[in-house]
Amino acid sequence: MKTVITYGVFDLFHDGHRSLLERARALGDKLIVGVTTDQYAYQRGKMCLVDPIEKRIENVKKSGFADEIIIEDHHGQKVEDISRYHVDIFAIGDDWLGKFEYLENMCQVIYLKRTPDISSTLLRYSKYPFLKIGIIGSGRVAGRFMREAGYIREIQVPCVYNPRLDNSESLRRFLESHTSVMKVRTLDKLFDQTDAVYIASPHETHFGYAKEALKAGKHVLCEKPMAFSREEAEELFEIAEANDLVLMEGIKTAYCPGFVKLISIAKSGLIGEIVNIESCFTRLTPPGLREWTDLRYGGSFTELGSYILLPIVKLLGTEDLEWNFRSMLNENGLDIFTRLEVSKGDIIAAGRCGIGAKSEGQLIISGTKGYILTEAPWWKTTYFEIRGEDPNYRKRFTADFEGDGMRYEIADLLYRVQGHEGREFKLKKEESVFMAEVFGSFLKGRTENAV
Ligand code: C2G
Repeated sequence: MKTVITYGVFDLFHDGHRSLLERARALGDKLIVGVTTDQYAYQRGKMCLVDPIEKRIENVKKSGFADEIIIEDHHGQKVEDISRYHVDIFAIGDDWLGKFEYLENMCQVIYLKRTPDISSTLLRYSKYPFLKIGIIGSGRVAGRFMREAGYIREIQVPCVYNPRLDNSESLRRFLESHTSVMKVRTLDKLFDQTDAVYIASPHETHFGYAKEALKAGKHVLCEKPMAFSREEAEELFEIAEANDLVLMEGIKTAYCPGFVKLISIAKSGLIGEIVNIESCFTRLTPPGLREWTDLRYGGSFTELGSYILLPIVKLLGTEDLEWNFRSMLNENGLDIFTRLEVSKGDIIAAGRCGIGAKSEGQLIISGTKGYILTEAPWWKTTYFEIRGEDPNYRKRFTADFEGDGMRYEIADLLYRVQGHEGREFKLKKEESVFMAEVFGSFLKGRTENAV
């Protein structure tokens, strides 16, 4: 009895997959097929799968070639499976040629010829055309967006808009580094060439640009803070909903796998009832940058407040909250450091942020049975621990955070624009609306709240 094993994602199941499975089955008496989980596919850079795992398994089953189907969810699993299932032959398409030499001392490794001219990627392209995203603003974060968008093949960035077209140093630098992107003279030109916009302009312009883009029928991914009042944020979501458009606020932590896991675990009861949340994000910012020169919208909280607020709203919700600020201001009235306190009934939370002060960038979520510690930089969540009374008790969790982490929000934008559901929970409308309200109250009271 010869056992053969093969693995795949099998998204948008096609003839190439069918033929591979048929030939793999013919190599022995029993074929085991490992179907890759979304999470593991994600880790391997496949961030834009269309079919959920149930459907991918169903399709493999329907092919009639699999005697057994297993789930593949981690690196190194092939080694375990080969021993566990007494596998004689590992078969895989020859696009993987040479990649599985490390299995050769355990079983025979056979690379099967890949069927030409068909792939899940091509099918995705024909089913869903490329998403063309125009960028508004050409500063630091726009460059980061370009690098991260490069990891998602289904996205193109044809153009960039900066109103200071001919005398913007940042635009000149952006175009020099991203030669495939054209500058456009007007927003209308940008809208003509795109399906969606990424708004990376100065804070106070976010709302205006987002509104114009939505009115022009474009999906919007808007840098944080998206708006400075509840009314503004609500208005944007109303326009988006009325026109069936996606509107997302770009707080990258919200979309990254580690943070999503952290929030689920905090809510799961493992640390008991939540009693306190402490988040901190400081980044010493050199003088001369917008954070210091924009006297109305600069400072620490407008720059970093979205991050420190995020775990608080994810865990406390957005209803029945009370909050206040204490800030240390510089001679221009900008906060070099701000402490935000939020309470809901008897649960208290605090967030600290600073562009002119340095502290430990930790997130601590305390509960009645234990606490979660996420060490700096917690906003790039890759590792966290549950700890308790016993100093030797440590439960460890890890997750991926690739590159600069923006690729996760870009992948989610694409996913939602394509009409799939199930990722909206990562940053909900009411959470963005609530944060806009907090930003509004901060700006109104910045001077009065100074220490
Ligand atoms: N395949 C093929 N011909 C094609 C397309 C795919 O023979 N035109 C093969 C692949 O070579 C692979 C299998 O079909 O053996 C599944 O392909 P994918 O769904 O693209 O999965 P892949 O990323 O190759 O996953 O851990 C290893 C993976 O799980 C393999």
